[in-house]
Amino acid sequence: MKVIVLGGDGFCGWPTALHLSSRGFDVVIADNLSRRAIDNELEAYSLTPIAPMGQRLAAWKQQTDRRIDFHLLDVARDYDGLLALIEGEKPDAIVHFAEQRAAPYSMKSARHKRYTVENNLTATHNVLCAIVESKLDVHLVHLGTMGVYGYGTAGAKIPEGYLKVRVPTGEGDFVEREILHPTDPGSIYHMTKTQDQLFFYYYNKNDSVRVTDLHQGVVWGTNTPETLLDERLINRFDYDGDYGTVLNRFLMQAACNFPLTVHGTGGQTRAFIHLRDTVRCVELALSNPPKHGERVRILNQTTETHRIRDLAHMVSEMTGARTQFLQNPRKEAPENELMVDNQGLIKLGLKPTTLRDGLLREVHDIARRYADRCDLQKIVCTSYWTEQNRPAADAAQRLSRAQTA
Ligand code: NAD
Ligand code: USQ
Repeated sequence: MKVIVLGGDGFCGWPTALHLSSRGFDVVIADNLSRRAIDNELEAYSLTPIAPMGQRLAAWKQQTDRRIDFHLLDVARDYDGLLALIEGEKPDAIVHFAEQRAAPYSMKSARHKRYTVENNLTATHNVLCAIVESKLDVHLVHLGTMGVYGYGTAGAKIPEGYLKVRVPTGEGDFVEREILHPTDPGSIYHMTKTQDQLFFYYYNKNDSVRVTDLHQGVVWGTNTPETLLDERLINRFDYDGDYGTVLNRFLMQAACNFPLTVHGTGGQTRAFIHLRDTVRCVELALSNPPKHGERVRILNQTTETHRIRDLAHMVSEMTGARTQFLQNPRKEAPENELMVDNQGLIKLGLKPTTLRDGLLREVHDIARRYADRCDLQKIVCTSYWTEQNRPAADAAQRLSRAQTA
């Protein structure tokens, strides 16, 4: 099967491209390297030293004798280039990771909000539009987020994308409907993912495009068997206040003797998945495409849920790190419950990797190995959701300066 991986230079895209290639897929990567440019903008770099794309691909060829082609392409801005790529490669499937994915970065300023909306929505629309214009039968697999459902305390298990509802007819009885689960985005980034869903719905209804939308939880971990083959294949490890995700951040903070940065009470409950399962889930989605005429398939790509303060406690127990409870720079519910139906991918064959000591330690050890590359000033989150949250970000920054002085 030939697959184009859009966003194949990123944290999830790179190990997925390698995994698919190792499993016999014919892989082509397209990426505009915007994530590397954002590293330069933020002056915060991956904790692990990531090699340039040319070196990455040469190392893969050397190690496995498998070839991955790379196209430097902006999916949002170069529609003609994207169409030419699809028409030239004639892929069976496209995996779409190519969006700005950090919630704090999307809230930094008006410019960052506008960039995230323009980049993500145009990228997704361009992909769908180009698939239709190419007249090829391409299965689109998109990386969405659990955050589209929101984190209010719903008191019910979150289904896989669709919700059965009973609508009053106005004549005393009800009709049954199945609708897209209502959305409740918690950031501009998450909002773009909720809008992506409508593009998928429309192009599936109007043009019968086959789409799988993977609603992924927070990813943790950094290695897959393929990225471990060669130092030049190393995956990125984001730890900064914008791009670092919570569990990897705690493990890295413990490695750098920085007190764990719990936002608010840490009562937020989130869904998690290890990177090794991310790459397997994408393979399972590709190998089990929706049938022609089937509605958009939505799968919750997550293996477990955890409360943030429990994660901090777990990391603290393992490493002896201290925890600090910071005022929250985000506007989010301080406490929430979360129950998720994740049976779709399990039925397709996923064997969940759960949070166990060995894997936590592996991430911690990698962070220790590269701890001298960490800029302690970049750890706390300085992006805030509203003016009311600004003092929280300022206070965290003052505390961080004092701690790192
Ligand atoms: P990432 O930022 O590391 O990777 C995204 C890649 O897409 C980057 O290499 C970037 O250069 C590229 N890109 C962005 N805009 C592009 C454009 N217009 N044209 C071409 N390339 C472009 O992010 P990631 O962590 O790998 O996430 C990938 C996808 O998975 C995102 O869509 C994200 O929403 C989703 N996701 C990630 C997580 C997570 O915890 N990392 C969790 C759930 C969902
Ligand atoms: N948090 C802390 N301390 C930190 C960092 C985060 O307490 O140092 C808290 C946040 O306030 C939030 C939770 O941890 O309540 C999760 O934050 P995160 O930064 O790990 O994850 P999030 O912003 O939700 O975004 C990440 C990815 C995004 C993906 C999303 C999946 O960056 O691409 O879509 O996880 S989900 O959370 O299910 O929406």
